[in-house]
This record gives sequence, C-alpha cells and structure tokens, in this order.
Amino acid sequence: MPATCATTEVDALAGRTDAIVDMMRGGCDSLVIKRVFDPDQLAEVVKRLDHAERFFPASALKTLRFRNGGELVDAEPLLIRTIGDPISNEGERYLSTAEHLHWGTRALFAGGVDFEHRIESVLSQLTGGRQLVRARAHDGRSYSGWTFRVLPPDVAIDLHVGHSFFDWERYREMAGGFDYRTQVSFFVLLQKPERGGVLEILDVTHDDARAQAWHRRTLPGYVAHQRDIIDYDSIDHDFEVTGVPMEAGDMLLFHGGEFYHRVSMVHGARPRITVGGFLGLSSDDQRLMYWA
Ligand SMILES: O=C(O)CCC(=O)C(=O)O
Repeated sequence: MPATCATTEVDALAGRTDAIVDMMRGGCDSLVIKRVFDPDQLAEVVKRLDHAERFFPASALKTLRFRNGGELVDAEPLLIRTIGDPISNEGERYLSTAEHLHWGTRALFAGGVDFEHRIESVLSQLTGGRQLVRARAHDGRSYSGWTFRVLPPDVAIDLHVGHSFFDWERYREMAGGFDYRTQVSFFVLLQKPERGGVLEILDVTHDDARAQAWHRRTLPGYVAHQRDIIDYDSIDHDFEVTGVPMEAGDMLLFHGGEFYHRVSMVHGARPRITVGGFLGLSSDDQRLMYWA
C-alpha cells in the first residue's frame, strides 16, 4: 500500500491531538502542517545561515552522486552538510555541539518567531497529552533537538530507514530509554530547491524481506545506511513511492523509523535546506522525546 499522507493547516490541529502516536502505531504515515513558519522569515534565516555556517559545528556526510536515471557519477565528495552534530557522533562532542547549536539557532531566528518555541508548541498539540521533552543523556545534558541539512544541487539522500541506526551508542545513553518502534521524523523546509529535493516514502518497512534485494553492491567507508548502493531502477519499478509536496515554512512528520524513505536529487542553483529531528515515545510511554 502506498504511504498515506494528510495535510493540515497549523491553526487546525485541535482535532489531531493523537496524530503523532497514531502515526507511530500504523495510522497515517505522514502529515504536512502548512506554514508553521512564515516563508519571509525563513528566507532571512537562510541568509543568516549562509554567513554564520562557519561558526557552527558541521559535518559532511558522504553521499553518492547520481546522474538522472540513477547512474553513479562518482563516489567522492559527499555533499550533504549537516549543521549540528548528528547523533552518530562521538558523545562529548555531540553534547557540547547540542548546546552550541541551540543558542546558534536562537540567533538565526532572532527578531522573528523562535524556532524551538514554535516547534514545541506545534508538536505538543499532537502528543495525546504526553509531555514533549528534549532527550537527555544520563548526566542530564540535553541532546540536540534538530540539525540543519543542506543538500546542494545534484545531491540526493539515499534510501534509509530509522530503524537501522538504533544500535548507535547515543541511543543507549538516552536517559529513560525510548521505544525503538515508535520513531517518527520531523523537519521544516527552510528553502525549497528549484526542482527535486522531494521526500519520498516507500511502501516498504525496515523488516521487509524485499528490501534485501536492494543491497547488491557494497562500498565500505560510507555511512551506515549508504554502505550498500541501491538499485534505483528496480525500486521505482517494484514499489510504490509517495512523494510529499512541501513549500518553505511547512513542517512534515512521517514514520521514518519504520518506512524506507529518501530525498530525490536537488536540481537548479538553490540548495534544499531543512531543519529537523526525530520523535519517539519514552519506554514508559509517558513522554514524547525529541532529538537529532
Ligand atoms: O529532509 C530531511 O531533512 C531528511 C529527512 C530524513 O531523511 C529523515 O528524517 O530520516
């Protein structure tokens, strides 16, 4: 079955108080919330990010470049820039970056709607009454709540699924623990590229035996989910792929822990820029935690 998608206005969330937990339990697979941020404010944030990026801790994630049609161009530079340390990184650095990124984001959004305040107030309406909290380490320090992701032209994010990352140390160190089956992704589109850069959800879950057929060739040295180069042609032929249209300012929630997904290649001069993270239920089902 293709992924099911719903769209809602940000001031019409009252009827969706259980939306996130429903998604975690197999309900609607994605939800676009329109205009969570004003696109004019985000255009200003993108300009500031451009100037400020060098002051932020950033990682370059290796990715592969494909020509149209899926032919591999080169396995060299990987060009997805992640601003803020992803949860895969070493603990001490990850936690100090989280603090830094938190204050940096405040500066990027200064003078307009504050990012953290806005996403918390929107997400809190969808938790079925559970408290929304930023994930913490055992020593009490906060995890990052989000990272910025910059996808330049000709770059795509390969197929991946949240479930394949749960053996990372940072997940084990998450205070209180979280229920791995419940991971949902969220992000806000800051800058839409001229073409492409669409989040695509496949009707294939992490434990689906059919996914094994994708893993045909192996390139050591790539990040976990990119060790295997995926045969795009067979995927598009064999599986339902649901693209989720978005505009700058929209927020997307989707069941990325469970369903394979990817971002199609960015075309045109403008990079695609998003900022987002992940949500999961605490092991005791009392809180909804978020992190990146
Ligand atoms: O568009 C993005 O920010 C990446 C979303 C994604 O692939 C994920 O949440 O796993």
